[in-house]
Amino acid sequence: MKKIALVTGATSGIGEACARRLAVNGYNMIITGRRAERLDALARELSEMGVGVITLEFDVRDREAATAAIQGLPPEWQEIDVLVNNAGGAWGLEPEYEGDYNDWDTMIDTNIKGLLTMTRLIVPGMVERNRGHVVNIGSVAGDAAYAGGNVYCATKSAVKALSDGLRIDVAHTSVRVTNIKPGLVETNFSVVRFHGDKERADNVYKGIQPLTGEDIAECVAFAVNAPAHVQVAELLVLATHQASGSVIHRQ
Ligand code: NDP
Ligand code: 8X3
Repeated sequence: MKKIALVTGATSGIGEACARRLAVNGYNMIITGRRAERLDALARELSEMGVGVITLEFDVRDREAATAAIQGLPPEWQEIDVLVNNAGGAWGLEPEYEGDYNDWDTMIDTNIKGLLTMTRLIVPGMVERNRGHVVNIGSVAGDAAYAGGNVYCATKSAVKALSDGLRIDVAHTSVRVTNIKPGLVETNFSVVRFHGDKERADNVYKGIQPLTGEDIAECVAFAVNAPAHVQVAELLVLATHQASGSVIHRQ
């Protein structure tokens, strides 16, 4: 039986690229997200490569739905080897004192609580089997705040703390925990952040060659493929002309 990887938020961007990359790597894939038609399209593509695929359509903020989806997996799909906690995003770029309550709740519920729910559902099995790998998609935004980043940056700082905390809590096992911290990656991220304003989103990537979802998927594969005694704890991955969350050289 091939190993099994589960990627949350596999309908777009980094998650979609991770699903393809891990499939090529030889994993059977569980792909999750809210947009069923995009999950189905990716599932067809992966199946044509000879990969076993299960799609799970649920919102990571809905704990009951997440629990039902994971507990309802067929027995031969229960032993998940790799969990990529990727689902998430940024909503808004307003100063903290003018932020939108709904945007705040969406970020906190998705990026922190959704990640925690998936970890809580899947890691006990890894601990019991004494094998597994959790890859959390954090961000350079978690290292330091930038203008308007406030709550998003806080959620990605939380991803760092939760990754470090989990690594401590599983140190007595062979389970590994990796926090990947990308900088600018051109995906649907900025379209979501600006509530569908494509022109404003495009401006984020003007004058700089950003990373791609595939670049980040390659980093995930590097961590996952490292020898069993090697734990890639963190990877900060930036575009060449980006130096930090707020220092970006544009041509
Ligand atoms: P995209 O908007 O392209 O993809 C986001 C993915 O998350 C989608 O598949 C979406 O699926 C899923 N998602 C969002 N909310 C939920 C939810 N409530 N329940 C289930 N799935 C959800 O953005 P990226 O690929 O760029 O973002 C992926 C991760 O990478 C995020 O955690 C983001 O913070 C992080 N990141 C992104 C960077 C960037 O510059 N792009 C840099 C650093 C980190 P669906 O809508 O179908 O539910
Ligand atoms: C996404 C990268 O710099 O836009 O986490 O916050 S950034």
